Formats: sequence, structure tokens, C-alpha cells
Amino acid sequence: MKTKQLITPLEQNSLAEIANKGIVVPNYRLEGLPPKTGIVHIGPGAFFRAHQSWYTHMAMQLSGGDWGITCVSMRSTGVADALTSQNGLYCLAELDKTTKYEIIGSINEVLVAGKQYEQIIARLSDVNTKIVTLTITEKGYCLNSLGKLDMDNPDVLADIDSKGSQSRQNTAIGLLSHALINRWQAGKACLCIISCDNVTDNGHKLRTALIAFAQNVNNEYADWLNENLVCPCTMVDSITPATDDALREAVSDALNIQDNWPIKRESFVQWVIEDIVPDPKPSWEKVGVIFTNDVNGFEMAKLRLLNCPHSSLAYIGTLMGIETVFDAMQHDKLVGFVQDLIDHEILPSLAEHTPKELDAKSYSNDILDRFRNPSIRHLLSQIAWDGSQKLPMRILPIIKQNLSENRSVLRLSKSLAAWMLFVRLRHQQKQELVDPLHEKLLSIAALCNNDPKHDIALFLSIADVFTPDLSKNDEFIKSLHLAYSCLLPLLQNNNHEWFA
Ligand code: CS2
Repeated sequence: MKTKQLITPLEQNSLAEIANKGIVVPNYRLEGLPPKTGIVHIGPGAFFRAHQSWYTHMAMQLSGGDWGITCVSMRSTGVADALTSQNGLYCLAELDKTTKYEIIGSINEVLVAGKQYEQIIARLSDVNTKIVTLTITEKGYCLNSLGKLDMDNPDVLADIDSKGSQSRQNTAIGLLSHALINRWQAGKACLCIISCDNVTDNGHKLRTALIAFAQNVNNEYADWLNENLVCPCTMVDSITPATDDALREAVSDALNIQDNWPIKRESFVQWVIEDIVPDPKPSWEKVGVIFTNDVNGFEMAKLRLLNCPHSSLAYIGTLMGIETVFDAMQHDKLVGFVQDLIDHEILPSLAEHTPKELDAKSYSNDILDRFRNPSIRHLLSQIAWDGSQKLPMRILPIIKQNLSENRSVLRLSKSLAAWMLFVRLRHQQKQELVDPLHEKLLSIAALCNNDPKHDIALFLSIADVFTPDLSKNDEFIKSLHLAYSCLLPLLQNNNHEWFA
């Protein structure tokens, strides 16, 4: 580790010095006043800072504009603590055949809902704020298994009771509604709110949640929102592992700068947005963002050809004692299973839905090559988080479609059975299960007795995950029993023979 005096702190005042070292810095932060806030982002996690924040940075590098981003953390203070002392600046490391570092300056500030609620509402209500982007994870949309606002969610009910504007909101939906009500009452323009989560039909579901909330608060406001709210659907993609100390050290050694929270990702990055975003907007199209009216085709292909194999590797690989995606891709039989899953149960489901400009098989091969990137240490345990929220987006829709089209679901059922056994493994090992339904899932795991019929019935009883059209489908249940029996040895003695 270099001695402290050689390290330059990453902050506004050191940008010129850092630029003089030949490091790419945000030129829009060097010239004149920093860009004003034009975007508010809720959920400033690693993916946002690797993806949307980078795209907006690139757009301002090219064309300037007041597209500074105010980030909002709904709960945790970690990102705010790390970035505030750095004036929002951070280093992005692209790790591939070569490593590329760049200082990103699109973030103006990070506010925390629990401490700076009024400031957040002021930013969201400000006439200069045109766009809101969201990475609040699947559970953040407060949707039930039918894709509607979850009126059984106590946080949603509490937010509605406060009429969305009288007090601090618990949910992102409530927070947005508070600001939208302010804008409506002040006669200001509405907002364009862009979901950037791996949620099927994300823009429409977000819009449904916001309008359903409005209808429980004030009908006039709901009518205005219905008329003016723009929520484009999107597909987002870049493999972004969580930051670790190895990255902090690499940035410090390579750049001689002290960055509290650098970000790493692969070089591949893609953003597809439904072409309904009103002007003014950042010049995202000049830096590679695809605006199209067929987002659904891109989104379905990505969720099914990247995220579904990802989750399959995460659960099966963890049961096999494998740690990262790269390690899993070295296991021929596991890769063979994933390839069969893709070829026989996923690609056929996309045949009628793939955009004409997308060759699904080639796209899938490229994704598996991305999984083999030796520079990316992507933990299977990270991908395994929030299974109860992810699998209804990336595995269950394929199963439903394949069942209705008389196609096999056995391999998909093995991925699902692996999730169930993963939950049991977490219970057995008394390890944390990162999932909003962790209590229910662990209580089910405690009741499992290795009898497939008994155990599967317990998991299928989770109505928040399995809708009746699946949980009561005899063919699916039979397939799940077979898959569960086939993988059970992985839980009992780490036996890899299940591939046979
Ligand atoms: C991953 C995704 O953690 C996960 O669930 O499958 O975060 C994946 O890395 C991204 O969708 C890639 O764009």
C-alpha cells in the first residue's frame, strides 16, 4: 500500500491535478459551475453508478447540459457517507481484456430519505428536475404477484393514509407521489420517471403503481397523473459486481487517488429505452443509448438469456460449492446444463418475440462469453439475493409460456428446485438469506423433510411468488418433483452426479 502522502483525495478541488496525471476526468466539472440537478435518481447502488450515471456522464462530456444527478437513498447512508466528501465523484473501472479507469462526475449529491426528506422533496418538485430514474430492485415497486400495487403492504397503506404528502413516505412510490402531488398543485410539469430495474414491463408496472396510489389519494390528482405521467419501459445491462477491497486497492495503486467507493463493471454496457422520453433530455442517444418502441423484445431476451442463466448458475453453483460466475463457467457439465436450458427451453420461447435486429443465438453466445470474463469476480452469492423477487421476472414467465406451448420445463424446474434447495442450505448452515421473504422462506425450509411432494407443496404455497396458474398446474408440479429429486443429493452431500 502506498504511503498516504502520495495519494490524492478524489474531490472537486483535485480534479485538475488528477487530469494532469492523464486520468480521464469529467470536463463539465472542470469548466465553470458544476451542472445543476436535472435528474433525481432513487437507489444509487453499484449498478446505477456503473450504468445510468456513466451514460449521463458521457452525454455531458460530449454535449454538456444541466443533467447533474441528485441521488436519493431510501434507507442506507453508506453511499452518501462515501461520496459526499468526494463531491459525488467516483472512479469507474472497466475490467476486461484491458482495464480502463475514468472519473465520473454526474452525481451532484447523495441525500438520505431518513435525514434529508424535505430536501429530497424540494429536488423532486423543482421545475429544473425533468427526469427521475430508479434502481430500487424488484421489491421497490411494491407490486403483488399480479403486477399491481400491493395493497396488503403495510408501508404502502401507511403512505396512502398520509395522503402521500403530509409526512415522510416509507416507499419510493410514496415519495414520488408526494413530489408529484406538489408539482400538480403548483401547476408544474409532471415528471418522466424511468425504471432501470430487471422487472418485466417495468415502465408500465411503475405507472400502474403510481396511478393506483394516486387513485387512493385524490381523484383529480389521479386524472392529472394519468394524462401527464411518462414512464418508458427500458432494458438495462452491464455486469457489475459489488465493490470490494481489491478494487479500492487497485484504484489507489493505479491512479494514486483515494476513492471511498469506486465501481467496477465489464466493458459491455447497454441501455434500451422506450422512445417516449420528452425533450429536454441528456444526449444519451449520442453515447449509445437505443431508443426504440420495441423495448419488450430486448427486455425479454435479456431477462431470459442473461438473468435466467445467471440465477441458474447462482443456485446450482452454490449447491456445488462454486463461488463465482467465472468459476462456474469452468465446470463443463454445469455449462452443458445451462447450454441445454438455453437451447431447448429459453431460445424457443423467444422465437416470436425477438426484435428483428437481434440474433438471439448469437446474443446468447456473447452473454456466455461475458460470463467467462476472467477479470470479473462476480459472486454467485450476490446473484442469489432476492430470489423470491427475481425468479418471477426471469424464470417463471418462461415456464408459464412453455407450459402453454407444450414445451419442456424440466431444466427450468431444476433451476427453480435449486433455488428451493439453496434456501434450505442457508437454513441448514444458519447463514443469512438475503430476500424480502427470508422469514417465510426459512420457516418453510425448517419444515422440509426431503419428500419432494411435501417440500414442493410448501414452496408452491408462497402466493407472492407462485400464482395459482402455476401452483396448481399438475404438469409443472410433476416436473418440479422430478427436478427436486434429481438435485436433492447436492444438498445432502454435495454430490455432483445430478448431471448424469
Ligand atoms: C444479476 C444481474 O444479480 C443479478 O441478479 O443477474 O444483476 C445482472 O448482473 C445484470 O442484470 C446484468 O445486466
